[in-house]
Amino acid sequence: ESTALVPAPVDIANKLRYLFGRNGDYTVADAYQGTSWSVREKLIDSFNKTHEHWKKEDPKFIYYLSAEFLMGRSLINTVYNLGLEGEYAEALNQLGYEMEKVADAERDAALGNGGLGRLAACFLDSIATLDLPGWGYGIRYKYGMFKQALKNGYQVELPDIWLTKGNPWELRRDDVKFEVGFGGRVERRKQGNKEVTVWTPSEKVVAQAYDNPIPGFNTPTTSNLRLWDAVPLTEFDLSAFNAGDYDRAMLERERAEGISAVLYPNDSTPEGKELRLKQQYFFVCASLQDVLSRFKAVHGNNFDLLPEKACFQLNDTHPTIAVAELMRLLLDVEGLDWDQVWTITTKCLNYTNHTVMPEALEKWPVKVMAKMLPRHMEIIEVINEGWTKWLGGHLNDLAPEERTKRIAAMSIIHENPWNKEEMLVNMAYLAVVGSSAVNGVAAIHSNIVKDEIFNDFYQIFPSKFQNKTNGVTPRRWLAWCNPELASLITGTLGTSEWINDTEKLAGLRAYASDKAFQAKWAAVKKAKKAKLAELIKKVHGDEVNQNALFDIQIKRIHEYKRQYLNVLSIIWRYKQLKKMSPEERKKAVARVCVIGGKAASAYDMAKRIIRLVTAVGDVINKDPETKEYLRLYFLPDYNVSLAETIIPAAELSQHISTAGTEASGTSNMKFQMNGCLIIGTWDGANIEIAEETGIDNVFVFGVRAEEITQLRKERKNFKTDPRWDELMRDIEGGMFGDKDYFKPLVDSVNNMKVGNDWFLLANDFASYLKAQEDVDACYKDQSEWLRRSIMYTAGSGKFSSDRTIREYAEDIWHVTPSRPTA
Ligand code: 26Q
Repeated sequence: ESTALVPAPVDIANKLRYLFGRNGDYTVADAYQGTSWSVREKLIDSFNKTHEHWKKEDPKFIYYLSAEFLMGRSLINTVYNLGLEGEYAEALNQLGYEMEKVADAERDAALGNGGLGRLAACFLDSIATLDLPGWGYGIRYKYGMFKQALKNGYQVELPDIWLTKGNPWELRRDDVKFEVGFGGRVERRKQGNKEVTVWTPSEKVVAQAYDNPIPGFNTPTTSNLRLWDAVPLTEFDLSAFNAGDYDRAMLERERAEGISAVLYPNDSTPEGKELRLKQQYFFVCASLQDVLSRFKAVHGNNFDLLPEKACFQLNDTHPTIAVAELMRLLLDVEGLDWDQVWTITTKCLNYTNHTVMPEALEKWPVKVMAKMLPRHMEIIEVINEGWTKWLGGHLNDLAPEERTKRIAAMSIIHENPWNKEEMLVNMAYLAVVGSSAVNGVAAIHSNIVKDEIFNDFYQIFPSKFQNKTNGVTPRRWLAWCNPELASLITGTLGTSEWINDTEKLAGLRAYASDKAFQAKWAAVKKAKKAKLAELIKKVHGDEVNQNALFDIQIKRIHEYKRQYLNVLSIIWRYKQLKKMSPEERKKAVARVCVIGGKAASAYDMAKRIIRLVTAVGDVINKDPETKEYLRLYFLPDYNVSLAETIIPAAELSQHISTAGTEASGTSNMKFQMNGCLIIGTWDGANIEIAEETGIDNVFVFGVRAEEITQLRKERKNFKTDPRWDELMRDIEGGMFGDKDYFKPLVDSVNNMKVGNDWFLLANDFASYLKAQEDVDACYKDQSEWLRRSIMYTAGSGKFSSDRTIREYAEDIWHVTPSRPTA
């Protein structure tokens, strides 16, 4: 109560005085610190009220287990979600600051790679906003996603040191700690007439809880993201220290802290590093112990009730060890028997798949798992024995040979196809067998999950498989990052209810062709373009033509996402401009192209693609003949807060993955909400976005997913477009320098043999250039362009993560809202 009585300006000054010893003469960074530590207290009040309420009500909880939460900044989101914007904007004004500038001083919490981690963050926002009893569980990485810098046009990776100035958005819970063990041995012991299993780990660490309150919007609910930090068992091993073995004592600390030290910067292609498995087990073990200890405090040992009180969503296979860990806790620690425990476990767990590429599914060598988690390996072996035995009975009708083959293909433990000596645990199969529901993240992707990746399983358990098309939070991705557009929408619809009910955005369709409304819509876009132009100026020192079409591709750099195809079309555009007379050029549509994204540090081809972007930009941006009409900038260190500046300014965004490879995509939804037109393939959520926006309003090109397998087989007979051949010769011939460095890039797509150009750039090249011509033609008709732009926002209602979370809550979690009184 006391904090509410202190006026915000006084409170901010108090925080600066008593937490930081500052007395006037503040910097913007100080203003950020004072404001956020002040806001933190309101957040904690709301958090405490919510959790008192939930404790009293004891509703069923959803726990979202994820190795990644890509939260971005918190100040604006917290102030706006709590409805404190008036109070704090005014307070900062009194102190001589502007909220937006102050907010800019915050560092991103970048505890995730890309889409999967950001999805988890949007889901938390929606869970809180919908008053659903639910928490996120993850790892408090000391270093998040690396910072990307450019050195001579090449990517360099720098550590993300985000915690040095303290973190006002977290609360350390000194009373919430759990031991997590690794290694050691497993024994059977007699206990009375019962045989019990005892696992004695050879190594133990402590998981220390940090709570990150998650404010809902327009509700008193504030939920929680609980992140675990790894610390040594004893603060300092005194016996070792006393014996003069200082080094050993320090080693213990380093070994423990190493577990939560750094996020693996690999997106899509898993790396079989032991430390990664350790991270996964570490956070799953602590989270499950935490949930069970709360459950026991209320319900004692009545574990049959657990599925009515708790359910866990596995965000990809990363937390899949939860299947074995929940079994172990209930079997070995609680002493229940196998069949009962298996029923409880499978009722509590659900699995979301985020990737179609078979090589990207996590598999851990049995040897590695047996050494690090010997008891879990035993449990997985028993699960697999039961599973394959059950399968044998179930597949009774098949011919014996066919049956053996099918069972081998569905076994959770199987041979490494590249090394017959090695056995692997297939984590996706473990997740499918151990879960009640399995879902993909867009309609097309969920069909691929059923018909291809897990088809054998689908045939046996058709009702297990579902679709949950992704969504994004309209708070961060429209209302807060684009307040100008938000206020135009609110003024036009006569209500701000669309922020909680995005289907109301459909009301904008009535204004799509209204010239006066189009003019206001255009003015907002123009203002946002000016801000992006300012950023480009700051980073690259160049002024850009703000009347040009702002054409954006921002996402992790990956061959399947085909940034390379985008670059090829930019080079083609440049060559066309060069051929034109000055008069002809004046009629061309000018473009400012922006590409941004990080390459995994070991992903060589992706790094070459970045260098190609910067090399092409270096040539194009300096050319006096064409630079009014075409620019290409690589914006380094693409992250959540950069996205919040770029997306509202975008007029065209590119989502051009090979059909059938991008599970969903979520930035496509953010661009759509902000009235940005899309050029894209018939892939992931692009398809549903086109359906909602009107297919004719989207620039769709390229082959369809069903054709891919055949086209890959026919690769050696493919006849490339002469324009393609010309571009290949240009790059190979050194038009952009760095010939040798670009050679592997050219070779990867340009040899006509099976297996080359795996992502079929050459096949889609001609239709892509055609779609780009359609873009130009449409942009020349500004009224038509604006009509489409409005239709995009109007059609984005489906892609709120509120809709996605409602579907999870109803179809998978079976949790219902429980709102505290204000
Ligand atoms: C696994 C093991 C070891 C090291 C790293 C990893 C790892 C880490 C991150 C594997 C995959 C990821 C991330 C995957 C990802 O972001 N997938 C994206 O998920 C989005 C949300 O569903 C979709 O929209 C995107 O289409 C999909 O690419």
